[in-house]
Amino acid sequence: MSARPARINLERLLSRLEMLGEIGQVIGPNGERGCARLALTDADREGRDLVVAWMRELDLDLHIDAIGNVFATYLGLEPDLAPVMTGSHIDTVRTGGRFDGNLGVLAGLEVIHSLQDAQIRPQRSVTVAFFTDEEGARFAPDMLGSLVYVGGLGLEEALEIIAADDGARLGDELQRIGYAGPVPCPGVQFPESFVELHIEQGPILEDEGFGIGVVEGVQGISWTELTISGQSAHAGTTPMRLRHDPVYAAAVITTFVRDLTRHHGGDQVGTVGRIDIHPNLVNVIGSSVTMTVDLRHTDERVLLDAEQRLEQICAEVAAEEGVEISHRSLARFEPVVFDSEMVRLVEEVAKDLGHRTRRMPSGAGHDAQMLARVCPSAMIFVPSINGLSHNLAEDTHPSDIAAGAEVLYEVLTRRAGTPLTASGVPEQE
Ligand code: HGY
Ligand code: MN
Ligand code: MN
Repeated sequence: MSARPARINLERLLSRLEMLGEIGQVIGPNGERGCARLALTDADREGRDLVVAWMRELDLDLHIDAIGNVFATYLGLEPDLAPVMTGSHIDTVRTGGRFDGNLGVLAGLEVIHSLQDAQIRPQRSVTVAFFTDEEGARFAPDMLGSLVYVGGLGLEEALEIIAADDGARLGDELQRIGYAGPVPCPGVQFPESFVELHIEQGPILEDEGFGIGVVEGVQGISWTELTISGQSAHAGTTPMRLRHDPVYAAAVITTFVRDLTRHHGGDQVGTVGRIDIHPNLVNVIGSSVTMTVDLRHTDERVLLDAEQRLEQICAEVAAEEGVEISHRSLARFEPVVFDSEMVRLVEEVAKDLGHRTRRMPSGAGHDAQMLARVCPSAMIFVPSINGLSHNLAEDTHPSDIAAGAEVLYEVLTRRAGTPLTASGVPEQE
């Protein structure tokens, strides 16, 4: 099948992306327009309110669960059947972009809006969802809302999570922004299948000239918070032999993380994203450091080896410098492989629509990896300009947004059963 007439309204989708992107907008030094809508902040609430208003305008069947996940359903001809679901997240990191997560949610809404415009009602219902705190940047772990939804983390345990930077309690923030929903977790019916449209957030599709990424799975993720306790002392009077400097230990560990990626090579990535020094003063040897180490790999055995090597270097530098190092796991997810049938469907649809496709793993975590625990799931990637994400300059060409949304439309409607027009006859090709 060659490229067929557009099903979705691209202008409408782009305009919603713009409007949502203006909430929590951050303008960069070179005029980049990014977003700061950390989970459960006022900006997140504003973004949620806007998307929920759009869902209500389409008269969708709305459910909000106890962890704040929002599900909006366009009822099919057979509403008792499990729905086909799409969605993503609308929380962002502090230096986020306008597309990470937002594209998947608003493209899903656009698919439903286009079905309504064409008076097409598929057999199965179609649900678009956004999940709470996918980023995990304020409340770890990441993909928190979808993890609770599928039963991978207890609701009560999740509500007690404390934010690293401001000490807020997750449950209090959820109440404060008015999104502690009435539906228990687990509670909302699991879907028949799930497909998520997302920007790649890396350079591969753009570098290699592919329009659609057919995502086969998600690499393993290991987040560890290290607290290094040393001895505060005078920077000028304390001989080096008497120091117990946690900042030195943090520097050794940070360098080790980079060396580890060289040692493992291939898919191994390692990041020290946060280093908080106390008291963080020019003439004071630090008393403590709290830092995070993010390790990821597509192979669980290699990720386990990386974690063991991290533990080892911590023990060595603690002994050498006379500091204490405590470990706290913030997130740990094994690699996920998506359902081969769903992956094949994404690939077939994208090719049918005339796109060059590339199968690939996801370097980033996504809600789809949690939905994969309860139903056949897959993802559609579109290129990120300069491979940038978690950066105010995050951007994707409108033509790629259109391509991704059209593939999403086709995958959802094929999975939801023969789309019928209002008069009940199969939609014309
Ligand atoms: O960290 C991640 O991979 C995702 O952005 N939460
Ligand atoms: Mn994302
Ligand atoms: Mn992200």
